[in-house]
Amino acid sequence: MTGVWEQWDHVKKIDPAKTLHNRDSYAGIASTGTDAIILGGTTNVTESSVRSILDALVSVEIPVFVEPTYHPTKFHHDTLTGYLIPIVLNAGDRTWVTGAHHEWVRSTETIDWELTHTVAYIVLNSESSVATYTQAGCDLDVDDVVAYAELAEQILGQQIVYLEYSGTLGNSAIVAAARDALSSAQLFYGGGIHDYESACEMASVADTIVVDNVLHEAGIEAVEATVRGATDAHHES
Ligand code: 1GP
Repeated sequence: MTGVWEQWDHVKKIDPAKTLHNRDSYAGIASTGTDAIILGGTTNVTESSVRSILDALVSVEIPVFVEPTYHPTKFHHDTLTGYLIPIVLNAGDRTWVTGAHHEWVRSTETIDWELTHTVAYIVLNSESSVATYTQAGCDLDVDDVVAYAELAEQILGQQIVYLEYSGTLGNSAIVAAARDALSSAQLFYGGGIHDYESACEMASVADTIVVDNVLHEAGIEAVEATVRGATDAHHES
């Protein structure tokens, strides 16, 4: 299954700590045309909230990954395609570089490495809860970001590099420069995508765009618009 994300234009991240909009259902998210679902959030995510969303997604046909930011115990679930383990390259707290990972490997008897992949995050919005939580150093210029992207791929062997602007639309020139620095790793972009135009703008400079808040704030139709934006941007390029 290595590299399944290479086919992804658009990903819906679901934060189990947030509620859905109006009458939206979790299963309805899969019919927006998004290519994959990632369950993950920064704080207040519990294994039981993840499990109940996996139950609700049991009939969906797109891949469903869990990004375990809660104490990552290992569990099986029919809906689960695999794990995406975050590594925050610019974290000030080394828990998010190797600390939590060390504890997980140490405390878990057998890890299914076939299903376990890593994501190299570069956190860029200093106002976001992920920046606070990981004590990320977000004061980075384009050369800093490019260097992080390159070291992620060439030194750490990462296959996914994720520019995380969570909550705000990022700088598309920085995103483009990071993607240009990668040779085969996939560049994910997330943050502030809320409509067709913002999706188009970021999808034209990233390999994969990730949307989260738009679902909780505006609902499934708004997510559909972001899928169209991603699709159109990739068809045009
Ligand atoms: C969060 O990058 C994602 O991890 C998406 O951010 O909530 O701003 O869409 P938004």
